[in-house]
Amino acid sequence: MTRPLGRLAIAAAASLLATGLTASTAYAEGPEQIVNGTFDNGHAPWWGTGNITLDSSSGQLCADIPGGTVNPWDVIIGLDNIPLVNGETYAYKFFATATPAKVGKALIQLPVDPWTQFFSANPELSVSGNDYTYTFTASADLPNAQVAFQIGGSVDPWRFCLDNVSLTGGAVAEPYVPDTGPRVRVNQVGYLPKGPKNATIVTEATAALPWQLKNAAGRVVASGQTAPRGVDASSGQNVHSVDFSRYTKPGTGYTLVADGETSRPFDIDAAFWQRLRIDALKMYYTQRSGIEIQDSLRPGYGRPAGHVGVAPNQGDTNVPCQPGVCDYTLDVSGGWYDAGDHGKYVVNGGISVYQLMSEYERSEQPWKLRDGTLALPESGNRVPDILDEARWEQEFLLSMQVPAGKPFAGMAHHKVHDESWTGLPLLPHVDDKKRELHPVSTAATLNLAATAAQAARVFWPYDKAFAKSNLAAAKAAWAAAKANPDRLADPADGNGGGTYSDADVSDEFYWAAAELYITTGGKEFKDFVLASPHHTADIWRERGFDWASTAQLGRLDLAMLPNNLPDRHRVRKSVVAGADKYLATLDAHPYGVPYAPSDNVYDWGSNNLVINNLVVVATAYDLTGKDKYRDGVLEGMDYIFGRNALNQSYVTGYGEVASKNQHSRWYAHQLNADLPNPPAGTLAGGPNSSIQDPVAQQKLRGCAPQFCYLDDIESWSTNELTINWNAPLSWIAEWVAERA
Ligand code: 9MR
Repeated sequence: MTRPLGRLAIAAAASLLATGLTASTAYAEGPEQIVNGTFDNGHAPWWGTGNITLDSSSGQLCADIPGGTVNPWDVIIGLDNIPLVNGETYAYKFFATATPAKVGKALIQLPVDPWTQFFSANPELSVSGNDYTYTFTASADLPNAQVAFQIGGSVDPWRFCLDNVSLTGGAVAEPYVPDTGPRVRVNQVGYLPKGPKNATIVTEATAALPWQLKNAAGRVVASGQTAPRGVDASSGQNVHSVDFSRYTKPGTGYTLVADGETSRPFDIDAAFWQRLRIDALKMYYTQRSGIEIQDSLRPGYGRPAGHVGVAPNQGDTNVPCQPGVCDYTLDVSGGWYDAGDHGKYVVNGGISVYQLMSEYERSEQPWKLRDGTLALPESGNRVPDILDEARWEQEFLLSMQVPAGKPFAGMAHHKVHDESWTGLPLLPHVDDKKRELHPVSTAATLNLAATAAQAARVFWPYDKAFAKSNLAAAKAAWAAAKANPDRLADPADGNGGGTYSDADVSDEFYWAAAELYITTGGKEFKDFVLASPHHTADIWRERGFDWASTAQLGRLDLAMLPNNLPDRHRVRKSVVAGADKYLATLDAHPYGVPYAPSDNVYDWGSNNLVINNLVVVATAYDLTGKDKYRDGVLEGMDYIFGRNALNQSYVTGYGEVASKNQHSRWYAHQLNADLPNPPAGTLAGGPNSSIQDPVAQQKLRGCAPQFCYLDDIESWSTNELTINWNAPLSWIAEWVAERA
C-alpha cells in the first residue's frame, strides 16, 4: 500500500553484519530496484515458501507464519532477480509488523548455495509496525540477487506483514532481450494454398537478400529476393519482407530460409482453420460460471460448478449490492467468467455474446455451427451449439437487469465480482470472498438493450418465448437508458474486479438503437440512428473497436443485415472505406499489422484490436467480393500466428511456439502442475506498451511496442485471456473457414 509521507522514519536498531553496513536514514541516489514493493495490485512476483499463503488483499503483503519450525529459513518471503553492482551503495527500506512481536531476518543474498549474504539485518518487529532504513555497499556484481525475509524458527504461530519495500541505487536495468529464435518470421501455423504468403526477416542488411522456400524434405521449391523495408517503429528492428504467394502446393513442414536463418516450420494447408473455428468457440464452455464442467466433454478441464451458492462460495445465487447501493439481492448465477478473474461484467459480456451471435447471424454456412458441433451439455437439443453457448451468457445479462418496482428498474447493474482481489491459482468453486452487485450504469444497460434485441431475432426460430422475453428486456433497457443517459461506472471502483468504466456512452446508444431497429423496424430507433453523430462519422479508428467503442458494431450490422434505412448504400460504402484504411495500414507495415495506435502505443489487449480490424476488412469482402479484402484478413492473421517481432503465435496450441501461460486462476499450470494450461484456441491479450503489471514492469522496462509481452501467468496486462478477445478470434476463424 502506498502510505502518505510524513510518517516518522524509525532507523532500525538492528544487528548489522557486513562492513560498510549502517542503520541510517540516508538515501542512496539511483533507480528503484524492487518491483511491486507497495503491494497495491497483488504481490507478484513476490513468492513464499510452501508452508505459507501470501495475502495482499489489504494492500500489505501478509502471511500467517506457522509455529513449530526450527530454522529462520524454514519460512521465507522473497523476491528474485535484483541486480547488484559491485561498489555501489544502496538504500534498503521497508515497513513491517509482527503479531505478536518477533525478531525477523532481512537478507539480500545469492539465490543459490552458498547463499552469500550481501546484506543482513535482524529487525525487531512490533505489532504496531516500524519503518526500517539501511544503507549497504554491494560487494559483488550480480544480475539476480534475492531479497529474502527469513521468518521461520518460531515455536508459536504469528502473523507477519510487509509493505513499502524499496531498494534504491545501482544501475538502471538492462533492457530485456528475449530469445526470439530464428530471424525469419512466418505464420507458424499455416498459409492457405491459394492465399497470400508473406514473411518478415530481421536483418542488418539494407540491400535485398535471396530467400528460399524449402519443403519438408529440405528441397528448395521456390526462391526470390527480399524487399528491404527499413526500421519498423513497432519493433525497432531493421526488416525485409518476403512475398511467396505464388507458391500454392499444399503440404506440411515447409521452412523459409534467408540471411543464413531458417524459419520455424509451417503448413500450406487450410485444415487448421476448421480446427480453430471449433476450438476458439469451445473455450467458452470452460469459462462458464454456475455449472459443473464435465471432464467427459473437455478432458483435463473438468471442475465443480463455481458460484452456485455452495460454500465456501458466497455467490452468485443471492447477491447483495455494495453497501448503500440497493436493498435487494439478485440471482446472477451463470454466465461466463470474464477472463482470468471470477468477475462477470455486463459491459464486455455484451460485446462478447454479441460477436458470437453475430458469427452465427453472418455465417454463410450456418449448418457448420449446428447442434452437436461444440460438445456442450446442451448438445442434442436441436439448437445450434453456438447459440446454446451464447444463451448461457445472455441469460446472465438478463439477470443483471433491475426488477420492476425497484429504483432504476430496467437498467442493468454494471458488474458482479468479489469484494477484493483474490490470488492465483484459485478454482472458481473455492473462491470464498463476498460477491457484490455494483451500481447500474447506462453503458451496461445499453449493452443489455443491444444484445437482447439481437437475441430476439437470433433465437426466434428456436425458442419464441425466449426471443420475446429478450425483446421486452431490450425495450425496457432502452427506455431506462434514455431516462438515465449519464450514469457512468466509477473509474475508481476497481477493487476485486476490473472497472470497465467508459466516459462516453453515445456509441453504446447508437449500437443499441441499431440492433433495436434491425429487429423491430421501429421509427423511434430509426430516427435515433439517423440522428446520431456516430451514423456518419469516420468511426474506423486506427486502434480499432472494443468493449468501450461499440458504434462500429451497429454500423457493421446496419450494413450487412436486412433493414430499410434510407442511406443504407452510404452505410455500406463507409464500411468499405474503413476496410481500405486498415488495408493501407497493413500494407505499409513490414509485419503486415492492420493496427496503428497513435504513437505506436500498443493497447491492453492489442491482439483483439488487430482482429477486430480484420472483422471490418472481412465485412468489406462480403460487401464487394474483392479478393484484396480476403487476402488482407489472411495476412493480418499471420501476425497473430507468428509473423511478429517475438516470433511466436498468440493462440494456445497453434504454432511451434505459442502462448500457453495466459493469466488465469484455473488454467494455472505454471503455478500448479496439477492444473491445465488454457485450452487450445485461447487468444492471449498481446503486447501492451504501458506494461501495467509488476512482472512486465520488472522485465520489460523500455520495451519497443511489439516486445511488451510476456508469456507469464502473472503478466495480467499483457497475457490475460478473455471472453471478448476470443470472440473476434472465433468470428474470424469461422469466416475464413467458410471461405478457405
Ligand atoms: O480489456 C480491458 C482493457 O481494455 C482495459 O484497459 C483494462 C484496464 O481497465 O481492463 C481490461 O479488462 C480486464 C478487466 O478489467 C477485468 N478482467 C480481465 C480483463 C482483461 O485483462
